[in-house]
Amino acid sequence: MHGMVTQSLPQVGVVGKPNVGKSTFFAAATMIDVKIAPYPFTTVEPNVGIGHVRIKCVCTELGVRDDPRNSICLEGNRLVPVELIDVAGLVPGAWQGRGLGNQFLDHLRRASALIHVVDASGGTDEEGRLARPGSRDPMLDVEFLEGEVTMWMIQIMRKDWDKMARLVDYAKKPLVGVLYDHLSGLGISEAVISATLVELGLDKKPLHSWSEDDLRQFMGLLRSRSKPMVIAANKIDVPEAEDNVKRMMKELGDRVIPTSAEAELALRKAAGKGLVKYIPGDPSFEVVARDLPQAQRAALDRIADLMRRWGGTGVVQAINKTVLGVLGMVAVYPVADEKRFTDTEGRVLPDVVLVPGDYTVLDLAKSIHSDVASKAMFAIDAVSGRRLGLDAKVWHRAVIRIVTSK
Ligand SMILES: Nc1nc2c(ncn2[C@@H]2O[C@H](COP(=O)(O)OP(=O)(O)OP(=O)(O)O)[C@@H](O)[C@H]2O)c(=O)[nH]1
Ligand SMILES: [Mg+2]
Repeated sequence: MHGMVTQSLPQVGVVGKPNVGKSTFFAAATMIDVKIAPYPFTTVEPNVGIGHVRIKCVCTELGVRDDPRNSICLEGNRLVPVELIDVAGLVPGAWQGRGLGNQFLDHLRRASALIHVVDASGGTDEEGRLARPGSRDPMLDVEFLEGEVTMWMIQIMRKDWDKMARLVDYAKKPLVGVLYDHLSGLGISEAVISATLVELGLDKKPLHSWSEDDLRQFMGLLRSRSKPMVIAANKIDVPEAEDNVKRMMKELGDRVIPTSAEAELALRKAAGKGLVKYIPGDPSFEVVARDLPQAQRAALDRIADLMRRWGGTGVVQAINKTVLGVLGMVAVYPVADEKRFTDTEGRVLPDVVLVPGDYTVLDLAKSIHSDVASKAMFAIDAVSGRRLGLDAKVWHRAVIRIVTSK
């Protein structure tokens, strides 16, 4: 089969008002050294890097020692790459040009989901300036941000609105197709556009008679479907966060993940220096260094305490929730030899790819290489040895050989 898997990675945008910890979250997840500071608009140009979803690797069950290439295996945990994009903070009215405006949201056009970092300690005002912890209701930030992102999308829709209306209403072009072309940069499928139009009864309504409300409803729904959001309720290390987080989880459900980006960043740095043993996403860590300075020991004790209370720092959990939960993606191991689980070069379980949960074997083949797809005949489930048709669904942690004609 193919050599290197050259799949494009799922893209996740990190958004929120200024000064909530977006860049800290990004730095912790990617270990890229970016500017972090306690004031708004620290980030101006977007930061792009690789973070990871964490899954239980199949290597343990298969009893093999793996040799990862596109991912990392740590004691039976596979860290699978995703692309993270950390952007500037959004302030109320950004869509009208306030703050840094919302031009930078254009960097999120291709993102398939967003992680909304919220200051759950309520220690920053609506523009991200430091305030007394507990003074700002983070629920307001959730509402505001979803509104701003919707307004950004509405603006994209408004551009050339008259031209679109003429195409649909007079040139009789199909509405779905015209909208799809216009919104093509936002990664929204025709099926989603069509379903949303029908659901709101807008599929038959001439574009020139759409009201402001029609547009807002349509884009609001389209936004929640094309850019679904997980909420990272950040700064849980601050005592004032606790009640807020509980309230958010109650009102917004399981898409709220409590996080301390700062604790995760500190732990990853400490692990990098060999001071602690910590695998990203673990519920706890172990201090391995002896004779730590008192201040450092105390800082680690505080992190340990926090993790006991919340079950971890939440950073990896937020990425997992976004990619595996909300987007419903599954991780698949493509191999060339189904007996030894290797690629053509003999590497054991070299790659793991993230694909949509409804992918078939043929979709998987296409996502790996068009060459593979055109020659694909059937596949083999390497774990059971079972033969799979091209239209069989793939599943989470499947190890699959795609058999191609010569
Ligand atoms: N207590 C606490 N502080 C945090 C946490 N995460 C980030 N911070 C602090 O919050 C401040 C802002 O962090 P940044 O990561 O720069 O925030 P940002 O959202 O990227 O800010 P802008 O780029 O200005 O929009 C810094 O002082 C961080 O150290 C956290 O989990 N807990
Ligand atoms: Mg930043």
